[in-house]
Amino acid sequence: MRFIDEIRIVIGSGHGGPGAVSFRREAMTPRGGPDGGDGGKGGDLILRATPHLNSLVDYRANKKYIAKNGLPGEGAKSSGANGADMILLLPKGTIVRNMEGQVLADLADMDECVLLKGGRGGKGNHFFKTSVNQAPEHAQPGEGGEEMEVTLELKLIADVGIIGFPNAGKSTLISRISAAKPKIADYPFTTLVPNLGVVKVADFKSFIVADIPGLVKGAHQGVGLGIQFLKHIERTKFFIHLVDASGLSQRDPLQDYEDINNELKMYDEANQDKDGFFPLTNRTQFVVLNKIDTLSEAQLTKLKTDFQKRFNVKPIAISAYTGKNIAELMTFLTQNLFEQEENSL
Ligand SMILES: Nc1nc2c(ncn2[C@@H]2O[C@H](COP(=O)(O)OP(=O)(O)OP(=O)(O)O)[C@@H](O)[C@H]2O)c(=O)[nH]1
Ligand SMILES: [Mg+2]
Repeated sequence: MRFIDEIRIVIGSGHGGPGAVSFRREAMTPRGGPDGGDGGKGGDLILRATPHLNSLVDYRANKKYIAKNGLPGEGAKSSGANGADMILLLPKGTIVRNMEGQVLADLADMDECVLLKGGRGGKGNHFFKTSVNQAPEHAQPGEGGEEMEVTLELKLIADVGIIGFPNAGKSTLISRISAAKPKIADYPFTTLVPNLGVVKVADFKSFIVADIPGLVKGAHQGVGLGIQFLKHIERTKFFIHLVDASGLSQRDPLQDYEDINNELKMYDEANQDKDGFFPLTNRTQFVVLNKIDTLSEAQLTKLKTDFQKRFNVKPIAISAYTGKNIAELMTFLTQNLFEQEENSL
């Protein structure tokens, strides 16, 4: 199934039905009073988040989503039926923006909202009867609905995002710590769409990790798969910055680390004016050196020292392949995630 995370559609609420102009007609009352009923209310345009979707692919087929109009009022004071609501089922974390880019709704924070209210039904002539006007000949028209063009933008919801070069072992790591089964292979750009994995930890707690397609130098200019998937880790609490320490890639792990951080910076610069944007560069990063099964003790010690000297960071060293230090990494992540939560209570 294709993964679609941005799409433009037209949405609308229904018009209110018009009120009726009608007079009672019965055999014994030749000049019956006004009995025109009210029009029905137009349907609302409702957004509803569902955990069962993780793509906007269903919205490709149809570009217009309009609620039904209210029906006209009728004689005998009978009101028109209300128009049916239009309910858009959307993945949790979908953001709805108008054409100016303003956020109208964010389904990360709420499960349901009425985005456009349906128009009120018009009053029938029965409503306008007064002591001085016993036979009003007019009724109200229904109130109009609203219609607008919007973009739906999906930002997956995860607690931890894994960033790094293609082939760094991001998918291998997520497959080891969760039930996610992404494709793993010895060539770059194996992962083409984001994967989510639920990591179960003690005490019935769990957290969600996002594995996104690898970044390369120049990604902000569209090199490789570009930086388009970074939006899916915009809302994570922190990043695992996974570095291929093996040297098998013929690249320098320190340079890789710097290049990825530079791409994050470029992403922030390009998006800083967007409504609701959370910059990536000030997110806490845990630097994790992967594939240490291919290094000697001495090589690893030197690499750690180099990271410390050049960037003042203390990397955690693992092998996603053999599982070395994975348990320690999970304990470390869990502590940071849940301590942060407890502190913010
Ligand atoms: N020796 C060794 N190889 C590893 C380790 N982790 C991953 N690999 C290998 O590295 C290659 C790439 O792994 P992936 O998990 O597909 O890498 P990725 O970061 O998801 O790559 P993209 O999806 O292309 O961005 C595979 O051949 C893995 O078997 C490790 O700890 N040690
Ligand atoms: Mg991958």
